[in-house]
Amino acid sequence: MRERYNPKEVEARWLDHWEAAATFRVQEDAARPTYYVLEMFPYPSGRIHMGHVRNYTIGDAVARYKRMRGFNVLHPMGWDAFGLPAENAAIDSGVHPARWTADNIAAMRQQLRRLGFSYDWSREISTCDPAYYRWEQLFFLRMLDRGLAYRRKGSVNWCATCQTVLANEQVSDQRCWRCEGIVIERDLEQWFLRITAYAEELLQDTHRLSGWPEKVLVMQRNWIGKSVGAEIRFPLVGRGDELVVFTTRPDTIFGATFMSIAPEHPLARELARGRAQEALVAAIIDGVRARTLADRTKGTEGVFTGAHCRNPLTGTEIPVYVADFVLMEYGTGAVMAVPAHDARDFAFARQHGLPIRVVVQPAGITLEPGAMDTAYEGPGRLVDSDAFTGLDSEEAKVRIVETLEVRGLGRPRIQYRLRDWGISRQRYWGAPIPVVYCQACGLVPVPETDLPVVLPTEVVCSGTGGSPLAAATAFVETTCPRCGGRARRETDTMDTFVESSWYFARYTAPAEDDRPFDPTALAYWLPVDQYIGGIEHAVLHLLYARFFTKVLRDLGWLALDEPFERLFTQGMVIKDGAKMSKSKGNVVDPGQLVEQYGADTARLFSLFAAPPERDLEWSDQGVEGMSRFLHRLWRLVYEQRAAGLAAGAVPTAGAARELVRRTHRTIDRVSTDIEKRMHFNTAIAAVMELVNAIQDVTGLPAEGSDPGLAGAVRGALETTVILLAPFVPHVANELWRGLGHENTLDHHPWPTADPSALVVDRIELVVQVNGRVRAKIDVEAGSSEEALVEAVLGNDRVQSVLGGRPVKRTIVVPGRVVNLVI
Ligand code: ANZ
Ligand code: ZN
Repeated sequence: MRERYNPKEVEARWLDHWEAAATFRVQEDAARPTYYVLEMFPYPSGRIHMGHVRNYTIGDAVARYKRMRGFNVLHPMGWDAFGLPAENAAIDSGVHPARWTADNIAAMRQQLRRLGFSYDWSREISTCDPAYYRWEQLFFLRMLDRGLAYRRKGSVNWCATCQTVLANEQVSDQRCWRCEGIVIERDLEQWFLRITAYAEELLQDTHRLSGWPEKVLVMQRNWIGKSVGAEIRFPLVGRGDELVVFTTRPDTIFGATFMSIAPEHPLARELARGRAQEALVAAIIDGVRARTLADRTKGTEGVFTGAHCRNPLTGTEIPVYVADFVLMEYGTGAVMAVPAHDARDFAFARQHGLPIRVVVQPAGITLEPGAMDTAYEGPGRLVDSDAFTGLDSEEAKVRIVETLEVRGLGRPRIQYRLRDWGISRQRYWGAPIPVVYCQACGLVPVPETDLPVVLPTEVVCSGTGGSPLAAATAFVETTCPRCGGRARRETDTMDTFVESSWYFARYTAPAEDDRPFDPTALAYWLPVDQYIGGIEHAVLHLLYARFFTKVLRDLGWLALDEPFERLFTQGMVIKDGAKMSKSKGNVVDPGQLVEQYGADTARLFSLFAAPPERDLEWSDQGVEGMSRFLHRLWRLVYEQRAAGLAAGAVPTAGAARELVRRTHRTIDRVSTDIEKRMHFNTAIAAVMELVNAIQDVTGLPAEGSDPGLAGAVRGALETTVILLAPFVPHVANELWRGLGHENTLDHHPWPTADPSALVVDRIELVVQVNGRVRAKIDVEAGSSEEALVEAVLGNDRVQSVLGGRPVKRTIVVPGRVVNLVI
């Protein structure tokens, strides 16, 4: 062991050791309990950032801890390797996306290795590998077969900058999640996955996910957006057909004074045809296409179609409007407007001079349409509602729908906000969708035996719109698997969220090449016990992965309902008050950090500087502090070694006994902090306090002569090193060797606290004032002098004796007496 801590040297030695010994490679072993810890795999952008370091250090601490707890730990890593940036890089610098991706993976793998993360690298997967995505193509075909994948023309989110379609989840505030460009609506033939078929199960199962943060579950529930209501038919006057609306307030039907339909509604144009209103209606229909959704849903713009329909319960004729805030995508694209009880309808009615009819009266006040300045949306008693008058609005909902249903004019309906998942991307760098279009047979799935449909490498990424695949004739031109005639391959590729929806399952047997999974391995490892990643995936990735799990279950591959038992979302890494990002220029490069201080310091800082769920504020001093601590610990071990390591005689009294107690208390504290809350910061703080306590007693004259004390010091040091192993594995292992052990800490049993040592001894402390005994107080045995004085001064009796007079001097006889001189 060297006198000075040299992180580079130490870390290089342990990295070599782990690689040579394949320490983290795992296999199924029925005799051992399993623990699957997974961090969200990275997009291979080229370099890891501090966010990765934090995420992966948290995961690694859990993995290493669980290993020491005796679990057979699966801790894999791979690459979410398809996606737009590779293509953009190709456009900017002419490097082929495959080359760019491979180079980035090589660089990032190197960086992750350097940080000492305990991955089973033999399980590494890359989603752009045909050996991976061929299974996704198989899943797609089976989904197609079951109607879970389908093609339709749809209004899609189109990012003009990226020249591609985006999923709803990839749009926020009408902007592209990647380039932040404005997103517009466009009609295209698209592939969809029928996630809506699982809406109810996805919603219900959120109530079973007790290991997930509540805020994530709430976000998922809101995204699924279940509304319970009814579908009601309003016959159109002078025509044989009708308008069907979706409403959550059938109780207000007697207050419907007009209808609002979406500009995209199939009847919108038709209802106005040949009428004076035709041109106006056409204008609003055409106008809406050029506008963003956010913009549309703000206003109350609309025009009368000239047509009327009948209220199915009253027979009253009510006018039909085309209104831009009604969305074709939701419900039926038609609304019965009740201005008295819906704020938007209220604003619309006021603007267009339409009648307002109150049909629900709240308790205590009487609503008058003329006096209202906004709608009353709450519950109450029905008024002016024929036979339903006097009913409570909740009950009226049920009764009115029953009545309508009997007459064939309506029925209960549940509506979800969740839309089917549009997975088509007009992009090159993605998994090809395995279908062809034949002139004679139409759409033909690629036979399963012909998989994979390999993404061709000979393409030009010019960036000038459209998909580069469409120009790759050797790929596009093919023969029909059904009739042998000429056919054209699908050139859309899949959304990369498809790959990340099932990768966790593939890690269980990543080399399987004649089937996607090995059922034995799946049964052994799944579900993921602890999943760790950023909150930005609360809806996107996590909902898709849950959906895929259910689909793969129903297709017979998986035998579980939910993929992730526990989810942990770590906070961001911020600097100078803002998230670290290139655009803000506040990025700290992990590579440089590791170069200067070593991986252990980088890891320790990531864990110590904040509770993992909170944002972590970058601090140079914080990093310095971590480095100093490791140097100090090193010196302590070195000195003990030089002094000859004492054997562990069991101390029975005094400072030695106290140190043993502290050691056990630290074990207890660290174990619960990790186990219960993943609070590595407080766990590390506890170890630091133990190190201080060791330093307090080392070098005391008693240490050399008292074998009990020397033994306690050694025990405390060994415990320190063991407890630090999940966080700073290189230096911990090195110090362990320094302390004379032959084994490594990687699978060393985690210590257990001796319960008897956790019981705190108490003593009666005599308090004197000017030499006279004034009080006896109960204190913790072995308390420091400061703690004793503090306890004395905090005592009410003592305070009343002092009567506000200042204490000139304190004399402490530890464990016995405190004398205050006033
Ligand atoms: C009549 C009514 C009366 C309504 C009332 C509300 C209050 P959630 O809860 O979000 O599901 N609606 C239905 N389809 C729509 C569409 N495509 N675009 C815009 N609005 C639509 O909202 C359901 C309510 O939103 C429905 O209930 C309908 O207005 C409106 F006092 O029907 B309601
Ligand atoms: Zn054919």
